[in-house]
This record gives sequence, structure tokens and C-alpha cells, in this order.
Amino acid sequence: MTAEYQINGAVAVITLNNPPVNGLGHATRSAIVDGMQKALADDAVKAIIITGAGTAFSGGADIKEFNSPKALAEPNLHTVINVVENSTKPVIAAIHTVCMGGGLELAMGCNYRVAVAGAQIALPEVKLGILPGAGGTQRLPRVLGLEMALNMIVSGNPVASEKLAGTALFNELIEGDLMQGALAFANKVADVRPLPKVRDIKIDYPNYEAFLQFSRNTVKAMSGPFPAPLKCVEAVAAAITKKFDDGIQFERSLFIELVQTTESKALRHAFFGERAASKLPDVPEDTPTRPIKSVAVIGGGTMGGGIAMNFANAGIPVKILEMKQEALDKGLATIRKNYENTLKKGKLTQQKFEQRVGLITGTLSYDDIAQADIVVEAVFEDMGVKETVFKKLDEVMKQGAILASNTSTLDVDKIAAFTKRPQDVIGTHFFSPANVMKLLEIVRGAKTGKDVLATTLALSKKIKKTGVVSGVCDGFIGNRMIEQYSRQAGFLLEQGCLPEQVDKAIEKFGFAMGPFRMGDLAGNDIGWYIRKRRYVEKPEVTYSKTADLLCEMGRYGQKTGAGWYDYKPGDRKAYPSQVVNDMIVKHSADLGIERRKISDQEIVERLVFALVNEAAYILEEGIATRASDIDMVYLTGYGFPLFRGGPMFYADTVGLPNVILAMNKYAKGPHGDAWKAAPLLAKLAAEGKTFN
Ligand code: 3H9
Repeated sequence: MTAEYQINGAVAVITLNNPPVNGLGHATRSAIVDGMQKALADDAVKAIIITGAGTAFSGGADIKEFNSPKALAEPNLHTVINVVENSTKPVIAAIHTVCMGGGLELAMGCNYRVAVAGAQIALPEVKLGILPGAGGTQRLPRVLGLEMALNMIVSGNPVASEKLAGTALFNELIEGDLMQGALAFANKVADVRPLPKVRDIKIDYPNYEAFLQFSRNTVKAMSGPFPAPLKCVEAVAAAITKKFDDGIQFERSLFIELVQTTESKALRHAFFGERAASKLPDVPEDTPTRPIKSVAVIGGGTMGGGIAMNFANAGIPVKILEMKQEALDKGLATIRKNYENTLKKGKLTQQKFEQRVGLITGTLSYDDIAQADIVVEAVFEDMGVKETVFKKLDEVMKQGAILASNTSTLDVDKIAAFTKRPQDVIGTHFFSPANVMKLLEIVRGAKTGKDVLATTLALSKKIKKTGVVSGVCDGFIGNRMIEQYSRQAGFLLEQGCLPEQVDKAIEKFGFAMGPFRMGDLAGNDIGWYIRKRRYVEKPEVTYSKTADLLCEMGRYGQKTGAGWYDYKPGDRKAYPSQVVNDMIVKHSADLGIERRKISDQEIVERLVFALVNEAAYILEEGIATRASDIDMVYLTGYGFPLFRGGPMFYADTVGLPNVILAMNKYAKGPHGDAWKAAPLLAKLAAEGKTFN
């Protein structure tokens, strides 16, 4: 049953019941129309209430139905809203918790709307790369005015119902029980005629042309590669420039256009990918979790400090452990300064500032952290150092505490084996800056307990991270893939590119930052350190030596004032470096390589398909649970362009056979062994299938 029908005196109540968010899928839409027909046919019914069961009035159209016949199947949302709007008896929407997208459009098709405080009101379609397609762009400006409606539609952000009290959106804000209030309201208006309709409201905005032009300019400048925001402006413009029914038609045509775009598909993929990532097939949703009321962080450096801030931001007290008072003081001072900067920017209230700073304390003694519910180690990336720390943690931490390592490459099983409680050990790989980046790679050891996994996944939500689970392997999902990308970037330098060309090509593709600017930001010495280990452990893997030569010149990046690029004091802008470019050209000559002109297309294909091929191994080996998890890692941790949906989604849109064709071409060049297709990729391509 996707909607229930009940009679309460002279009022029929249609209650949407399609968990989790009363999405307006085909069955629910049909049930609303059925309910309406029943109510209209019943002479005893004088008014009709539409509301939602559970924790939503309605989250809008069922996104899972998009691009499927069900989305268009009658009754479609337009039909439902027409039935409601043409009702001969008053229809009242009784709104609570969530009223979004098609849900709000349905509510605006009703004659009246009542709501309780605290409901989230939004037309968030733009965040899915579309626009409100069931009258939202035509009706919201009529109830909220042009400016406010445009802001809500273009941003997609929710507004609390109480903030909209006094507008034509709500006829009454109900205090106390919603249904009681709604019934009282329904009885009050049962005989009032004519029935008010939002479509009949006139929008009063004398100088609307100037406002719309200003909006177009602003939105165009801010929407980057996404077409939806500007189309939202056009649709809202139609609310004032066209007759209502023509505006609806116009909105509909833009909706149909947008829903088919790759950008919208990519955004919807990310929406579901984010939610899927928190689910593991062998860890049921009802797996018990451990309470996390206190946190300890080992190491007060940049990483440890950033990690601590996440927990403080979520209201959880954190103790930072350092070895020396000086380091501890420095770490705490940096955290304070970070919060002060946020305060100065007006993004934090004084009260929240004090609360957060107050939640982070320091200690030099392991005894002080023994009672923490979870301890996150963020010390130097070296197995010997990790061994010392984890043996000590095993000794001091209370039973049941989760022992987490922030390692970015090391074997979590080995780390777990330093303790007598491997079931409590897990990897929590934060990304720098840890208080900003959304990604949290959760590394599942062979013996990690399911309750520990469930707890860590829940915790990642609490601290507003996208938690993605990875199995144990060198580099986990993200860094294992980036290694192949970096190798290609290095080979490109040897073969004819300069850093600026590579960075520009991949940034034009949409990456936030190219590999060389990124190296300069993160520190080139980190990769150097890892490669030195690889030269011993995996001598068969080839690398370009340019990055080593760069480090030998002491050019570690921004922190040394010089890296792949030159930097000026106090200026983070990267200036092409003659010294480095000469070094690169000379290195090619030393290797006897004749440098050639390399196209941007080749650069992008080599970097991105190197990611894709490694990802296919990762998926096949079960290191990642699903392709969308890999996409989430790259979208939230590595600056992969959102409008392309992540490396796997992108490969699907290019077509896997085309990916293989390009790889075969590069396999004929130098370092061709890097292009051996992963069996899964080859198989899916041969079968005409996709990753996602
Ligand atoms: C639209 O309305 C188009 C119309 O204008 C025109 C049509 C012609 N559909 O986020 P959560 C699932 S477009 C299907 O973790 P929360 C979600 O996948 C729509 N499923 O919970 C998850 O499933 P699972 C415009 C949906 O409490 C579960 O619900 N509306 C939908 O943190 C829980 O989600 C939007 O864009 C949906 N519409 O947040 C609203 N919504 O458990 C998008 C959610 O299997 N939704 N699910 O993983 C949201 O912003 C949040 O989900 C919401 C709840 C605030 C509602």
C-alpha cells in the first residue's frame, strides 16, 4: 500500500506511505489519484487532506524511476497535480519533516497548505542536474515572489517551514499535532468557495526584466559545466513572461531535455553512490554499533589536528596525544587558528567557536586516552612507528575501544597483528585537509569486526564524511589508482610534455588540480619516499625518474617554495619553471627519447584510463564493493569532475570498448606494459556491458 485512505468526520485523509521518503513513484501516484476519486465520489466528504506517513511529507519524484518508462507512466505527476488542482472539494496539504521536489509541487497544487515548524521545504532538483518539472518553477514564484523562489530553485537548498510563515505558501503554521490542526483547518474551509488556486496568483515584480538579466549573468558565472541552473532561471522567467499553462509546457520541455543529459545522470549516480557506499552486503543494517562519546587522536600535526576538528565539529570531545609539549602546543595553536579564521569569515558563531575549541584538549600521556571509545592514529607513515604505537594502544586502551589507523598505504592487517584485538582495528584514511575533504576511506582488515565497521560507517556520517569501505591492498582504492595516474603523468613528461601542459589538459577536463600542481601542494617528497620503497619491493614496476630528479634538486613543492613550478613568497600561484623544464628536456635526451608533441586528448585518456584500468582490478579483487564506491572515492577525495560522475561512470559513458581501443593504442608505445587490460574491463567491454 503506497497511500492510505481514511475518513475522519467530513474529511478524507490520503496518507502517502512509500518509505523511506514517500517518493512519488508510479504506484504512489496511482494511489493518490484513487484516493482523490474516492473522496470526490463520496457525498459525505467535504474536504481532503494529503499528508505523508513516517519521516517525510514527500521527498519528491522517485529518482530511481527516471529514464525508465515508469517515470512517464500515467498517472504522471502532472496528471496527479491536475486531479488535485481541479478538485471540486478543498484539498489541504498537511506538511511535516521533508517536503521536497515533486512533494512540494504536489502541495502547491493543493488549495491550501498547513505545516508544522521544522519541515525542510525545497525544490532540490537542480542538485540532480534537472529542474522542478511538475509546475514548481511556475507555482513557487506565485507563492513566494520572484526573488525568493528563484533563489530556492537555483540553489536547491532547503528552507525551514517556520521561515516561510506569512507567505502564500502556508495558510497556517500549526503548533502541536499536525493532523489535529489540519483537520480543524479542513473543517474551517470546507465550504469556502471559490477554491483558491496557486496558478491564479499574479506575480508582482515591476522591474522583472532587469532582475532576470542580473540572475542570468550571476547564475551563468557560477554554474560551470552544469546546464540546469541557467535553465532554472529560464523556467522561472516563464512564470512571469508566459501564461500559466504555457509556462508549464515550457518547464516540461526543459525538464525532459535536462533529465537526459550526462551531467544529470552523473549527479544522480553520485546521489545514489553516496548512499550505497554506506552499505556492505555482509554487514546487515541492524548490526549493533558501539557508542562513540569520546575520541583520541595520536599525533597533533596537520593531519591529526584536522582529524580532531571533525569530531569536535560534531560535538564529540577529542584528546590529542603528542610526544612533546612543544609539538602539542603547536598543534593546539594551529587548530585554534583554523577556527579563528572560520570565525573571522563569519562562518562560525562565537558560541560554536568556543564550544569546538573547548572540545579539543591535549595530553602527553597514553593513560589519559585509555578510556576513549575510538583512537585514531595519525603518526608518521612507517610500519616501525605504527608498530610501536599499536602495541602501546593494545596495552592501554580500554576493552571495546576501536583502534583506527590513518595510514594511506600500509597493510592494516599487519598493523592489526601488532595487537591482541585485531577485530577492533580498522583503517580510517582521512584526506588532507582532513577537516575539509569529504572522503573517508574506511579500510577493512581481514579480522575487522562487523560491529566495528558498522560503527565507523555510522561515525563517518556523523562527522559528515562520505565513508567508502576498501579492502586491504597497497594504497587502498584511491592511492592505488592514483599511482597509475601519476606514472602516466611522469611518462608524459619524458615523452614530450611539460608540467603545465599536463595540468592544463586535465584541469580543462574538469579535475580540480592537475597532477603536478597537486604534487607541489601535497609535497613531492611523499611520493619520493613511497617510490624508494617500491624500487626495492616491486622492482618490476617502472617509473619516470623526473620526479626523483626534482626532489634531488630539493624542490619538494610549495613548502620549499619550489616544486614542479616556481612560487613567489606569499603567493600560491604556480609559475612555470625554466630550471625544471630544462631538467625534463635534458632527462628525455639522456634517455635517448625523441620528444614529440602530445595532444590534450592523449594526456586526458592516458591519465583517466590509467585510473579506470586499475579500478577494474580493484573491483575484481573485491577491494571495492561496487563500481560506484570507486566513483565516490574519486569525486570526494581526488577532485574528479562531478559532472563526469567519477572514473567508472565516465568510462561507461565513453563506452568500455572505446576505452580498450585507446588502451591498445597506448600499449604499443613505451611502457606499454602499463596498458594490459584488467580482465574485468576486457570482459565487460567484450560483452557490451558497463561497470555501473
Ligand atoms: C523531482 O521531484 C522531479 C519533479 O520535479 C518532476 C517530476 C516530473 N527518490 O538521503 P537519505 C532514498 S526530483 C527515490 O539517506 P536523509 C535514498 O536513496 C526529486 N529515493 O535520508 C535512501 O535510500 P536507501 C527531488 C529517494 O534522511 C533513502 O531514501 N527530490 C529519494 O538523510 C534515505 O535517503 C530530491 O532531490 C527520491 N526522491 O535525507 C530529494 N529521496 O535507504 C532527494 C531519498 O535505499 N533526497 N531517497 O539508501 C534528499 O535530499 C534526502 O534523501 C532527504 C532525506 C532529505 C529526502
